[in-house]
Amino acid sequence: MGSQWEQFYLIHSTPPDFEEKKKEIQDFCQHIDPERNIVLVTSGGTTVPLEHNTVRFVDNFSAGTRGSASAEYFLEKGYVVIFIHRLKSLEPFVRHFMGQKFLDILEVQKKEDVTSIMVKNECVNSVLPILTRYKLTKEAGDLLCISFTSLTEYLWLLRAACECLTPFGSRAVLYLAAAVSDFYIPSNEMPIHKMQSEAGPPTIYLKLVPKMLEPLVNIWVPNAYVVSFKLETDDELLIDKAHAALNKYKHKMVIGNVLQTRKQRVVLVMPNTTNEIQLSSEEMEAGLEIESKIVADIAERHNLFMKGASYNS
Ligand code: 9Z3
Repeated sequence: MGSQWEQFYLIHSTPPDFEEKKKEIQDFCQHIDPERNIVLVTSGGTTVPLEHNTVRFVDNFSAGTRGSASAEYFLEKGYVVIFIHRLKSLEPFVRHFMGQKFLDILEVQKKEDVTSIMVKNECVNSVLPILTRYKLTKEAGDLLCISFTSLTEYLWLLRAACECLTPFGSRAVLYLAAAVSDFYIPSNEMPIHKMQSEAGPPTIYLKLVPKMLEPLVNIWVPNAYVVSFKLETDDELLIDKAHAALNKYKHKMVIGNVLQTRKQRVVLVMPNTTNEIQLSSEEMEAGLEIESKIVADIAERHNLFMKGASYNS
């Protein structure tokens, strides 16, 4: 029979471009010095299709801010970053220039017969540091971005990326910020074609998605520093649910956050301690991002964890 997570991978065959993406991750990891620290950041929400030829789907909320901002701060801390994100959600560096903002920083200059496009003078100071960090990261080959859309794509990529992280042992951090659906329609129970309204209002049965944290922590990357996120909309539930997840999966940290306040406050729940991280209104106004504090805390704890791991081995 196999466990529920194994069943999932049996029923849901690999998505169309999975092999190419897996190879990209493998090639990327093969070129990384095994002495470097590496983090897998997942980001953005998964979709759950309601039809095989998908017209409608259920989506999980996430803009990708947490993941993309955190990826930048991990790079600053010297980590190599694999960024697995929802297609068209925010990505590191480019997130600062989304939509019209990008066009607003440019101006057209005409000199004699030559037309050129320049960054406006008043924008240079804000663009330059981001562009410089982006170019350095690219030159060093420290960042790989891979996209997903559906829950199935996400779960196949998650397992493939974990397999590539195994050789890094305790040097690997998993930072699972993607908003992953708890419910789905198994592929073998989904209609092939678009549901028809003539048949009346549909009754949709969603099943529970197997919890992949279990094989991830115990089998895929047993030596890594695993951090998961718990999202609630009711503050009262947050800490208990974060503790429950930590007790169940026995990983290193659950970061609890409430949807409405996720940019100002998070609670880092660990087996023997908790740490609340908050931004003051002055810090918010100054443009400080809570992810800089979260990543600084994790990098420090990961460092201690690695020292412990090498001392014990
Ligand atoms: C989070 O809780 C993330 O912090 C957010 C970030 C999705 C709230 P944004 O992308 O938002 O900055 O707009 N991610 C995990 C959400 C999740 O799916 N957690 C599951 C749960 O809470 C299981 S791991 O049960």
